[in-house]
Amino acid sequence: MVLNSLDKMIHLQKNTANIRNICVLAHVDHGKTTLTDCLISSSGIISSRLAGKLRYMDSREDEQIRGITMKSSAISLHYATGNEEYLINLIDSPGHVDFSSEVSTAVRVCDGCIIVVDAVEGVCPQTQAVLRQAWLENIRPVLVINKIDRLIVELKFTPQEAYSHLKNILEQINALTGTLFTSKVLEERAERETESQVNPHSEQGEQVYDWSTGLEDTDDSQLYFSPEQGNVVFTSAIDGWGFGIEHFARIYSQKIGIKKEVLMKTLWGDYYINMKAKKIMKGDQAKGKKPLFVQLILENIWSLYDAVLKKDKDKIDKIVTSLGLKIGAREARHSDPKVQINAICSQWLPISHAVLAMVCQKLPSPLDITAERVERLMCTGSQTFDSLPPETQALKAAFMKCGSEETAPVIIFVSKMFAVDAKALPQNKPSSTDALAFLPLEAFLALIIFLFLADEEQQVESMTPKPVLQEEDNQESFIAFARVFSGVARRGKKIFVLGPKYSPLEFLRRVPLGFSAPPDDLPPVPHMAYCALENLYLLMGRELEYLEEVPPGNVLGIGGLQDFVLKSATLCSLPSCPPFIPLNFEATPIVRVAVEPKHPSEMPQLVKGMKLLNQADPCVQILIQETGEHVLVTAGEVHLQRCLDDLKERFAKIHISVSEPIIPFRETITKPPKVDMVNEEIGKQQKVAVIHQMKEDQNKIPEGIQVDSVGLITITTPNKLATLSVRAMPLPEEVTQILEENSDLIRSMEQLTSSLNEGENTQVIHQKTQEKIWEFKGKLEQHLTGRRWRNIVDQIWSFGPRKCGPNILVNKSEDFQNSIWTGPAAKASKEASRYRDLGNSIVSGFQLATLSGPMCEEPLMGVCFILEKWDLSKFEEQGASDLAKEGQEENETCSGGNENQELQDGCSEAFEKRTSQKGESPLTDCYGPISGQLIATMKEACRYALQVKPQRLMAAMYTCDIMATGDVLGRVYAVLSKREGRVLQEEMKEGTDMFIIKAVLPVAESFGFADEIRKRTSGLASPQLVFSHWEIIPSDPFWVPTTEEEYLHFGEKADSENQARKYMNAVRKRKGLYVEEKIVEHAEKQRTLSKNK
Ligand SMILES: Nc1nc2c(ncn2[C@@H]2O[C@H](COP(=O)(O)OP(=O)(O)OP(=O)(O)O)[C@@H](O)[C@H]2O)c(=O)[nH]1
Ligand SMILES: [Mg+2]
Repeated sequence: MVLNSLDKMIHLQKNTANIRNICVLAHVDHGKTTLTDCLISSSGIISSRLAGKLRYMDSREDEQIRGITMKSSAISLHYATGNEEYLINLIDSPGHVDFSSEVSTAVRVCDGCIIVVDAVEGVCPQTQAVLRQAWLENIRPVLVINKIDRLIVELKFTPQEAYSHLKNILEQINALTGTLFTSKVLEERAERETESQVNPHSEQGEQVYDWSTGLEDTDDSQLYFSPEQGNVVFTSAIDGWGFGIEHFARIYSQKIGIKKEVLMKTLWGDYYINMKAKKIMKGDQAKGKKPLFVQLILENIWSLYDAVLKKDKDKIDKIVTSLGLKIGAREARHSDPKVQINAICSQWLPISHAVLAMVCQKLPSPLDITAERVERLMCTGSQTFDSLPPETQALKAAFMKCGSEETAPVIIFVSKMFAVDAKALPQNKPSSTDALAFLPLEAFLALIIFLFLADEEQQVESMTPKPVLQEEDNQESFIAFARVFSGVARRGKKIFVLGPKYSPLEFLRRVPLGFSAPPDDLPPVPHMAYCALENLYLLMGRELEYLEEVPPGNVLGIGGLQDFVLKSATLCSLPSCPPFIPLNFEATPIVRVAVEPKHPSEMPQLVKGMKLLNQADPCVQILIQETGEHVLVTAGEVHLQRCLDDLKERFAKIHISVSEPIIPFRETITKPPKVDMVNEEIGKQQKVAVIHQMKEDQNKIPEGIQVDSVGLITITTPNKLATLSVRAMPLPEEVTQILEENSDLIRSMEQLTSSLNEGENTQVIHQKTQEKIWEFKGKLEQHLTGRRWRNIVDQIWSFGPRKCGPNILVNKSEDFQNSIWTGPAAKASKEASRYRDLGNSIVSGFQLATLSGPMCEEPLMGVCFILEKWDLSKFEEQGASDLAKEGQEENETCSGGNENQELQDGCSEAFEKRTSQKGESPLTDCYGPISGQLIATMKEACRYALQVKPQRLMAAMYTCDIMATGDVLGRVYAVLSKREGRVLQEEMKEGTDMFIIKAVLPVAESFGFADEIRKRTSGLASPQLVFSHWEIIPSDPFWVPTTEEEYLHFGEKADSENQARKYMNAVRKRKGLYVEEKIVEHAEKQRTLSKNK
């Protein structure tokens, strides 16, 4: 960038009222990057001839090759209109669902957004998703209806048809906005209701619920998109033109002599013009007239396209002269009509002016941030604004003021970290030979240390020293993508880095001096660090520009935070600032693969590379499984591919081998089926005894374990002292869903109970959390009704796996009561305390059992384990006698020792202490400590309890929306059914020959699906896959024919396809578990009957 314009930018950054931070959001391929190109070209950064072809913001090679955006990136543009000059910080985001986390990181730093909609495809699933994200983040949208040229060239609509079509799109998107708005108003109203119920002082008005009242009071006129409000623009980014109706209102008010204000209200809508009377009348349709929008706007554009496409030179010349334009000789002679259209239209209706003028007029500046948004950003979890410390609440004023004075606290939010090649940093740009001279001090020191270490290592193993400088050259540097919300960010300024879990309350607890304590020698506070802002950058798409300071309200890049920030963080000059609420991610990481280096010696590089990848991507997860495998979890196939490419080429720079995708399953149980595999009612047929035997074998339960008719398993610990009776029941589907939805709440409940158990009552339950807990309990009670579930909710002891999963442990034991809602019953008897101490082992056993089920060691889902009985009486007896003996010993050794009583009171703690001291105690026998025995026994009991019930696998399901034309519909269905997909809905898109198909598809069958659909339909249909839910696979993986009919139908070996079994065996094979497979015993010669005759 020319220095001059950098100075200009720095100057513009200071005028907060004229800054617009905006992002471009849309469904995939609706033209965001092309539109951004057009806007950039108006600033002269790229040539207008290249706009739309260069895709400047897609700076990655794979983005250019595949033609889709994968990372959101920012650029600052200068825009002048009239006397005003604006700075527009523009972020282009990806539209593919796999990268929706990049949208979340973009909307957080913006105040407004441009929603782009393809005029042909209309509102698509991702359009809905991004609109919702904008709403959740409280940022204001404007609408761009793009690709209008397709209506002319491809669909060959008449202007009138195009108008109806556009009206339709606008209605659809406004209907969506309406739903979002209504639900928000209702939510707020419900909140107010509960508040007034909780607070008895507030007025007690109407008792009758009238849900509509809130809606009537609220003004929603600003909310909707409508051309007359000036928040809709019609464009063709590829042809470089666009207009809002204001442009034409201005022109026609001069031409026809009707006031501009009148035209603004009537250019869009059912109005027509009576040219003779120069009057605008209502009701075009009734009178068979053309609406103004068609007559005065669309027809002109249509006739221009018509002239150019038909190469009618005279007509073109006429139009050009009547518009007063000047077309270059080169363009005028060009044989490609697109070039001519672009040359004419980009002068006549310049797209950048239409869009940027709308952005500056209709979208808010950083100064207009609303109190509602500030409060929302400041309140994490179930906190309310009022519950924050007063110093924290005081920061709200700083947010609202967005001031740059010295006293203003500096508040910055980092929404993601992105990697750039260290060479690309402005300070490293000068010639690479003397790169050392330009390295920042830290990097220089790091290099020296590196040289030193490398030297040592070389002595040990390497004969061929690698060129160290090259290694350093290739280093990735992380830049934080951030926004200043208050104060001036200065290079070198020291600042607190607050992690997402930081709490100002916790700070106050640990630091006696409070928020006024000197920052340099603070005691360690969790999730907080103190560091300097090393480097500040202006983000210019592919380039970065060095800055000394950044005033409030701007988007910026910050270097040198990689050791302090993993993915996102809040930076503040005061420790009283709370961390911002976490970003709201729409995509669930579901696709996982195991990766390993091709050469085992390169493992350290892989580990390092994966760490870097984790930091550079907001959504990826990396884990090391129990098996030692390094696993990468991504949002979808395209995301996976990008992560692998990044790992190979940027972060690890080694060859890696990648496993087949690891497909997650869940295990569950169901009610016994009523019909068999040939749809005959079970019980009516004769069983085939021999085959039946096989089924029995499957469920064989070892001796010593009792099973009763309802599947109650009674099992004793190896030392025969404790007995457990456990039963498993399938949970109703709705309950599983409620558990899944409330996993965060369950986790916080768990934390509360454990802190209560530990006796430190530090966490105060906030009223709102308490309300949520009761609401959650109420919902469970509502769905767990009937005799079988009586009182179950009150007796819930734990959730699993990991204490927050979708399975329940219920405690029906009478000796010991403990429930998640109230904590352990306060029975102070000796037995009760013993039960309580050992209770943790039972819960641990349950956690282990739910973490990996018996079918293929996958987690369980939707199972309720009921601990019917828990008998410790034998153990009691033995324990008591041993204890008495020990007590005596102790009394003898310690002169004048205490009474036995005391020992017995704190019995278990004393036991444990002695265990560690002497290595033997009544709790330990030749089978190991009793707690361990209980864990193992409980786990076994749960597993057997499952195995006596009909077990099923659950598959992860995607929903997919496919848009396809009528002629390829059949092929889409064929691919779907081949991959076990199920069509839920098929709809025709109004006014087009497009069909929208909504289907569900197992994740297991989804690999290569998008490609296959694209190939089979010659690229006409492209599906979007989003994880939706878990679904039970109806077939029984252990099924073998048991009735005569089944035997006849499937044959003795029943070796035809059993999908569930196939999945189960594949998982077992991958995990190295025993797989029972049928081997061909007697291969029969196959003959064709007709030939044989
Ligand atoms: N006919 C027509 N094609 C357009 C227009 N704008 C963009 N396109 C084409 O649409 C395709 C997608 O454009 P992009 O700008 O890459 O779309 P995007 O929204 O950035 O896509 P993602 O970033 O992958 O979500 C490209 O082939 C463009 O040439 C337009 O106004 N008219
Ligand atoms: Mg793009």
